[in-house]
Amino acid sequence: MTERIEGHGGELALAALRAYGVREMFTLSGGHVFPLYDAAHKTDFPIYDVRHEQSAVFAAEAVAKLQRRPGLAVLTAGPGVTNGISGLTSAFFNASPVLVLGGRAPQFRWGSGSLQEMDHLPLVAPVTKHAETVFSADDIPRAVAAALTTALTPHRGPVFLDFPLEAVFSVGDAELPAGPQLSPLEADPDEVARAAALVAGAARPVIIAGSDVWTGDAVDELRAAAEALTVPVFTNGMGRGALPPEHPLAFAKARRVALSNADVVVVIGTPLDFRLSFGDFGEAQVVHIVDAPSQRAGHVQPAAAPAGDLRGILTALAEHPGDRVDHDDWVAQLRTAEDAAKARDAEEMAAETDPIRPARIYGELRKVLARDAVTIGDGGDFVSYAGRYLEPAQPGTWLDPGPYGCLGTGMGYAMGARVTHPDRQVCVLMGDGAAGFSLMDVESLARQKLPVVIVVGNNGIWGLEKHPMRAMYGYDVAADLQPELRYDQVVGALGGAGETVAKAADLGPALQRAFDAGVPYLINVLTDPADAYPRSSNLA
Ligand SMILES: Cc1ncc(C[n+]2csc(CCOP(=O)(O)OP(=O)(O)O)c2C)c(N)n1
Ligand SMILES: [Mg+2]
Repeated sequence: MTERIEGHGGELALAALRAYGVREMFTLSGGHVFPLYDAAHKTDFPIYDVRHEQSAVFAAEAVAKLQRRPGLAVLTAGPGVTNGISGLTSAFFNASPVLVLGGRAPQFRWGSGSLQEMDHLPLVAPVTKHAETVFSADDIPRAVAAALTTALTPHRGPVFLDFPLEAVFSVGDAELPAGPQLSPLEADPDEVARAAALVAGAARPVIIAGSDVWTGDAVDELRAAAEALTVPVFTNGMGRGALPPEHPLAFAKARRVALSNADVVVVIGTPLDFRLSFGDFGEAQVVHIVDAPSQRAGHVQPAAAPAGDLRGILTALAEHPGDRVDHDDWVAQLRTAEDAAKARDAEEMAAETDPIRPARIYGELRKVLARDAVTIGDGGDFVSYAGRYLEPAQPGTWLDPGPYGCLGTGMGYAMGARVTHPDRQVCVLMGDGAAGFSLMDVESLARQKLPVVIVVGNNGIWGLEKHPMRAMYGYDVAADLQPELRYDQVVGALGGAGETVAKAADLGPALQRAFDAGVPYLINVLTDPADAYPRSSNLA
């Protein structure tokens, strides 16, 4: 039995969105999208609003990443949509199922010069899986359902629809969409068998698992495959925490030793991009396991590249019937390297320096973070350190901007994380430069009672640019910020609270106050501008 729905365009859209599991919208007001607000308001569908559209899209992306369901941003016509484009592009690079619904000038007088009359599609098409204008209210549920099916189908990604004014304001009727019905794509069994034989027969195999393992709900299968074949596992992106740090096959620090000695590198659910030296691991053979054929790399020729449902592929790996080489010595060798690197890190994380070095901030943070805390990185060097010193204990708790590397995700990701996990610690690690992109959205967080902790590594510079520029030219320009600026006072003025910390011994108590505050709280840590992240050791 199909159900029919009636109402204005906003109501029809919302009915379809609910059927697909969308549970809130992130937005910044504009008259072109009022019917969507009207529909939400009348049915208690949560609306979170922001001070810049980029934050709405980043918040929607955080929901999509953390909850593995569609996230929704509603943006008004013209500048609302264009301000959201960096967010859409980040979602595209991250394969996040984000839907952006845009307002649009009226179609019936298109070309006459209506306010904000522009065609968004050519702008968003290259950074979405699907972009479409829906010209009638009756057609909105179908279009929403089709767009969300596309967004959720691996390889996932953002989609865009816009509704001309008269379409979204007029009344129509349609069939209620049934909701997502996705059938997993089965990988070619011969390719899977080839991959399994390569891993099982390798002397020194390594797994690198990325975001799609989490998004594709294949974390258990990853662990089973790694355990069955005794393969050490490194992770990146949303894959971090897929194996808990105490797992005997979980590695983070021994990456250089592992990759320079491996004979087979198995990269799962992440592209062979700059983070993974473009898939060039010297003599090692590469097995690239991806969730869709479109994700096979064009620039390298892997020894095997199964494409399809990651759960199925990893289960087949775990159940590989052939011979298995013993990898115990290899694992032990890496464990020695890992332990040595951890001991060095521990020293740095405890160092009593003046000014404070970023490592110490992470040392203190590790003492107060719960295992399920969500940590968010938005910045340059300060966030590279976060990647190095923080060890997510669970998957789905670490949000970095991904390979697009867009500064400004901070407050939007924080909003999405707080909405997703009302009772967990949410902590943003932010460069002082990065803070400039989104700190105004502390107002949105404070007003809507969404407390988060923000730790700013305040070195007074665009560190990740200043140090390399000096190294390259012997001087730098456009790389300085105001030293010791009081970002905590900004947050105080916006309805939150905070403090400045200049001494390492004050970090611990400040963090306690921050997590107890119940409002957005910024700890402005004055860090050493001379400290530069050692890039050459940053392999991923
Ligand atoms: C939107 C955007 N603009 C510019 C850059 C280039 N960029 C990358 S890191 C960085 C410096 C970040 O400085 P800060 O946030 O203060 O962190 P720090 O490196 O000082 O720790 C810049 C400007 C970028 N990645 N994204
Ligand atoms: Mg800085």
